[in-house]
Amino acid sequence: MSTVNNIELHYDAIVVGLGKTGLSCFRYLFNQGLNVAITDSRETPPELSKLKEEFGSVPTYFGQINEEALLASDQIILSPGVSLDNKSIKLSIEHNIPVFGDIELFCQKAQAPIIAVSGSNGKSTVTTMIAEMTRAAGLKTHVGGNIGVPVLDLLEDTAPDLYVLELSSFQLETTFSLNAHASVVLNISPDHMDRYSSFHDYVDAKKRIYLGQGMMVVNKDEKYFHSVINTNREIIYFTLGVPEEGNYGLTNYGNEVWLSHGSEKIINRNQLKIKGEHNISNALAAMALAETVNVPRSAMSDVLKEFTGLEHRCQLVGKINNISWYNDSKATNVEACIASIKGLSTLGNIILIAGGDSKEADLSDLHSAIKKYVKKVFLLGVDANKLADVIGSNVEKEFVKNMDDAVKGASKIADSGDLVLLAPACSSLDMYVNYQQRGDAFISAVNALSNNV
Ligand code: UMA
Ligand code: ADP
Repeated sequence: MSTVNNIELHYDAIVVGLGKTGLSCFRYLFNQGLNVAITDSRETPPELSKLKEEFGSVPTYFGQINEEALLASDQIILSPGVSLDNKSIKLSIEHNIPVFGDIELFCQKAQAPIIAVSGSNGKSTVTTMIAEMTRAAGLKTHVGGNIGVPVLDLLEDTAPDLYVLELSSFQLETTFSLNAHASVVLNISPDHMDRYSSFHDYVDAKKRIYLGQGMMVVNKDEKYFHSVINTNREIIYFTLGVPEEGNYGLTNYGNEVWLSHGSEKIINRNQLKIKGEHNISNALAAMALAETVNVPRSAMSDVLKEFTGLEHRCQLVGKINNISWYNDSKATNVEACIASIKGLSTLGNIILIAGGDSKEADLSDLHSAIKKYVKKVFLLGVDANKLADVIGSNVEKEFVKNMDDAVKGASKIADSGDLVLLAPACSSLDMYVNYQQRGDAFISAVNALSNNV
């Protein structure tokens, strides 16, 4: 019990954050008949109008995360965008108020097996590949999590055959009862360093995907997760090297390279439509996870032969005067940008558009990939200068105010056969609502060019 303006308060639950997750949590708890409040540090949180429309007048505390309301609640449901290190949340934990997230609520209720996907990069791609494979095999599959659909919205009276969930480190921090049928951390590289006190803390959050007793799918090429391997559990490895029997990897047959299960060929690398080594790793991980629910290998290869990738991920926007324009707005960290540059470098010289909010990352690893493959960089956003510093003097660069100027500038210097790549290595939030809006700005600017040709 706590008081606000001398009024005694008590809530069965309080939701922190009124974004997509907060709205979905509020709905879920409200529909269970609980007395629920909601608080957000923003004066006008993004889903406010939907909350009002759906629930009318309910207890809300906006403009700051309201400590009194938190302390008056039996449980706190935290949105992924709010850190457990927030001082009011820490205080609530000291008062023994349980704090968890929507994934935890979901895990307590879900009636079908879960395949759980995490990693610094490739999560949405792999989540989608798996769902396409399981659907092709006839399994009713629901997809959600960090990919954009809050998980509680997936719960229905009749459970599907399978849930495939993309889980971020933020979501995993507040999840305790996950016991996925199969889980993976695809890869790990520094990201969200504005939220974690060390890379080690970020890795620890990711490891939580392997909670429980389910099958572990492990990237053999990634050393950070070997310490979590539990030999009492079933493990499937994937690697860009030659796989051992029972695992997934690449095998040479004459001049051909095949994605294979042990020595069994599944699909020739040249039959994949998606570009880049990183996407081969993604395809191998997806097959390993699909195997855990008995998807036939023929269904896996049928899906991979058709899979062209998701919007805003190495997406070919168009070819104008033999110059190709690629939108990888979702490359929001250093490793994703490097993967994208390397993956597309076989197709032509690259002109790069990069910059945004670097989330306090160390950008130095970009230096060698840019030096090797990029002929000029157009820089925008709040951390443009930081990027310019790591690129150094050997590569030509130009600062621009906005996406239109970047695209126009690139079109002036591009030669036939070149490709122009938006792969920012940074989050979009300094200039755009999200990465989709940034990608759309790029696409519009490119379309405007083609209209003028
Ligand atoms: N925020 C405040 N005050 C608050 C609450 C949030 O300023 O009181 C800010 C956060 O700091 C953040 C933003 O609001 O910048 C959004 O946070 P949120 O928790 O309200 O986000 P949701 O709308 O609920 O969306 C979340 C995920 N967002 C984050 O983790 C930041 C979405 O992932 C996810 O699709 C959605 O839940 C459904 O599960 C987006 C994301 O950027 C795509 N994820 C990060 C990433 O992929 O790198 C982890
Ligand atoms: P996430 O959901 O983890 O952000 P996405 O599947 O949306 O990952 O891909 C985002 C971007 O990350 C891609 O466009 C590409 O630049 C990069 N990427 C994808 N898969 C990988 C991988 N396995 N390793 C490194 N980078 C990757």
